[in-house]
Amino acid sequence: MAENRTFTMLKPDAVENGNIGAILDLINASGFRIVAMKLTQMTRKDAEAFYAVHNERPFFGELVEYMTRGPIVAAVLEKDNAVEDFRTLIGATNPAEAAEGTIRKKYAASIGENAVHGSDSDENAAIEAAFHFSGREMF
Ligand code: FUP
Repeated sequence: MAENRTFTMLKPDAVENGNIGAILDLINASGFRIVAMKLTQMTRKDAEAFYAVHNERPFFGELVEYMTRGPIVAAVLEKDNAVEDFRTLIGATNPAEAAEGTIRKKYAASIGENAVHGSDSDENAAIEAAFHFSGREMF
């Protein structure tokens, strides 16, 4: 995948709270182009695999429960410096520490339910995009 792309999920709380449109507006207004997108629901197996890096952490069980409890919006976004700029747009993992104007500051309730995911490296962006989309689904 091109290095100017990142992967995001609008997580189950964002979908439940009716925030898909508002978050996509912020993403568009910040200069990202949507190159793939779908409403989908992760299975337990999907979430355990996606978050395997955290499988020894105390919050892993709750994270899997949360990420599988309802639909998510998965998307691939394109922009110069996409990974870093999207991490800036979403804000800190803990919304209490997120900067004003960031997506997590506006729409996340807690560190455990933080509304949105953003890849943390170009390498992980490619792996995460391929987890959810085939090459034919990315434009
Ligand atoms: P981020 O890269 O900002 O999404 O954060 P991490 O990869 O560190 O964490 C992934 C997810 O694990 C978070 F979105 C929520 C969950 N998590 C917790 O529930 N508690 C923590 O202390 C850290 C992460």
